[in-house]
Amino acid sequence: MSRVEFRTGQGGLPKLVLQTAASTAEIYLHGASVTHYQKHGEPPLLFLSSQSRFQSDGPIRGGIPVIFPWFGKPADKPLQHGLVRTRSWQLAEIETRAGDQLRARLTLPSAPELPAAIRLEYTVTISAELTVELAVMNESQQPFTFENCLHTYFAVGDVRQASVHGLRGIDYLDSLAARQRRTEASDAIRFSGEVDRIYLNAPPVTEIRDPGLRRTIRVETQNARSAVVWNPWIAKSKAMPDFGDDEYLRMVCVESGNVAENQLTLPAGESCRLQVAISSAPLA
Ligand code: TA6
Repeated sequence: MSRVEFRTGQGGLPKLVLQTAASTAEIYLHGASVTHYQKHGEPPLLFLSSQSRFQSDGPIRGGIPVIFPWFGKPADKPLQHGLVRTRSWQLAEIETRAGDQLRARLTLPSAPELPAAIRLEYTVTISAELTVELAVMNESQQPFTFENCLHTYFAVGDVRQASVHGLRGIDYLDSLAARQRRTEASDAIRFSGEVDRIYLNAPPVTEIRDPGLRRTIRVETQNARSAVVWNPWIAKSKAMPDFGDDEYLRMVCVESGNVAENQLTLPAGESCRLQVAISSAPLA
């Protein structure tokens, strides 16, 4: 039942279309961007902006941008959110696995602007769940310090009714207030304005409760100490040319990785795997 097709996607960019008995997904080689994941009989789990550009010199707006080797826009760095979400990845392997799982493994060709002797692999596994994993291999002779983040845009019915759960008591850096450190007081993070927070030493599981689409989305991570929660709200939505003015209503980012003081230092010869498993269930 599972099958994979290579197709020409938006902007003429190549994409993989994966089908299993339970779900479908789309992966653009540009940025190894998972732009679509949908369980049969349910609305898509990932949000993709109708205004997204599909050009080789910029990121796709939505899905799961792969952020590496830095998050945000450090003063000494040329781009926001690292180097790899706008690079062309290669399909290395397609594997059908027990339980009607389908796995695509992508690799990033080395390039002068990428860190030397650091190898990346990205695997996308679909079934009734979506699991993505970014592996970093340090094949150099010295430690390598970096940030990583899988910047997932989730589709919700109406963000004004949605809430993010599991972060009560966790410290966060408020990106809207010069990364001032605060502590989350609520178990239900709600949205009535822009929210942009980097939660530090976060637990492995968070949930998005979405009465609009009557579902709960579960985000379960391995080797992710940071969780980033973002909704651009009205002004920032209008300021983003690749994002519809009212699209903030239908998305929330819950991103998983190792950011800011959670950055990683990988000893020479070692590797690390950031994994995010995404599932959904009817809202209890
Ligand atoms: O998700 C957190 C964040 O850093 C926000 O501050 C916002 O900039 C968002 O990422 C999107 O960044 P991008 O470079 O994709 O427009």
